[in-house]
Amino acid sequence: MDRYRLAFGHRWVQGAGLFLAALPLIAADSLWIPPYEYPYADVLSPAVYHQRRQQLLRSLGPRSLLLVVAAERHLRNGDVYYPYRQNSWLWYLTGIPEPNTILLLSSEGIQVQEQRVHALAFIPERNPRHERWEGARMGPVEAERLLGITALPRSAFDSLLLQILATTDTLYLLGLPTPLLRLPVSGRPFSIEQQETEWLRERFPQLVARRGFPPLVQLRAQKDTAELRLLRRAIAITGEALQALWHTARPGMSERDLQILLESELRRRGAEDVAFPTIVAAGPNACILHYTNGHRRIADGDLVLIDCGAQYAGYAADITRTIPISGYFTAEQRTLYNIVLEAQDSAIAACRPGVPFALPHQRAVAVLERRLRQLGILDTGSNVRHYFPHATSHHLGLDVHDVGPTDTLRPGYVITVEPGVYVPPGSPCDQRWWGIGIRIEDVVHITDNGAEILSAAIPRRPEEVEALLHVNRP
Ligand SMILES: [Mn+2]
Repeated sequence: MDRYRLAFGHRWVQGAGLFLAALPLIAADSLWIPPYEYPYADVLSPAVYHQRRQQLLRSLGPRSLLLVVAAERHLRNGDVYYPYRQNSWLWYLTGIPEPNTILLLSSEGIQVQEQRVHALAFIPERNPRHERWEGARMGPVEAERLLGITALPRSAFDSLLLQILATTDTLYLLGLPTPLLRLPVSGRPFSIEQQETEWLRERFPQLVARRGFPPLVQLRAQKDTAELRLLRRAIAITGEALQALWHTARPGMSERDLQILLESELRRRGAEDVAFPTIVAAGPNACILHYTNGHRRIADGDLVLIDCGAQYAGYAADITRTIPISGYFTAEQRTLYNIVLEAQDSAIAACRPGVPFALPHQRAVAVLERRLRQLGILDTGSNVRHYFPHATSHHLGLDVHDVGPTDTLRPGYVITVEPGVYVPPGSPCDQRWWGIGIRIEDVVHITDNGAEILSAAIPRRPEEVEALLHVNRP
């Protein structure tokens, strides 16, 4: 954050002298609009977005309207915002990265000048004064040019919507902010959705408003060619970064050191961000499933669990590897590592179209249950969920836990397969297993007749992992 801005941006009273001194400068520059560049290195062709919208329009009944609201900007503190990320619904259907945007998909079409359009975006117009502070933004003109969607200024939305709703029977709402807030003083619940539907009911009694649109969930679950390309890239970047990390990771480094190294490798390779907060958990911390504290100094003999993913053109990778920092697994670590690997192999072998979504998980649990029992870690009184408390698979796409049906696996689905074994200290088993936490996570694409491991290039067999850890060691 620059002090210049603080001086006469928001706190301009304090900086009034500087503000007045700068007036001629502002006046002279007020005509300059910085050139717009799309913020992501990979721009999909307008035809891809067009096809997705067309496919969705086919599922929209007569006199129906789908309204998608952009993600909110979130205040971090003071006048500083968190980095903005578009919500995945709007991103999927338009590629527009701007807040305060609204998309309408209409079964009947909307009259815009001489043409009738079925997809219409509303985007705030460009503003040279704001763009001096915040950088160039996409306006309606840029959206039409780069993304091929008919776009109007956001200011045209309110009156146009009232006209359209008068002839609409069903309205599907997507992307509304936080569904339920609890007001901090009174403790009363406050629902944005409820406020909106009440407003609609008063004005448009004929209208049925629904939250969500299931055909879009199905569509997002079945990845198209463009998405598969971006997912492959996100996964390749993540794999390269992980291997670079293995070449440098040493005992004595902190978990945070490893996280920073990994994330810089991700970004150097083209990731615009991490897809979720990176997990680097050493020793017993690996038994905490979403550990992000980062303070532990990694001791000789620790296993380090790294669960990470690049975000590339909006798409998430999600890969977990568990490595022995000293370069070799101990006997106990290797034993548990191999049963997690066996569980993963068995789960991956179950991935094919037409089987229940839960089948890979059931296969993983069966292996872990059998092996943990053989090792005496699991006895008759304990449950495998104590050592494996999470699910094996989730959809992966624009969201790291992507939307998608969880009844049956279908061609085009991209899911994770991530069994684990975690033995928190104090568990009801021999102490030699205590503090070991292992997860191995790969990404599987369900094809027409089987499955393809999208992350197959990232080594996971114990001897491959050990070999990579020794690349730069004497
Ligand atoms: Mn995952």
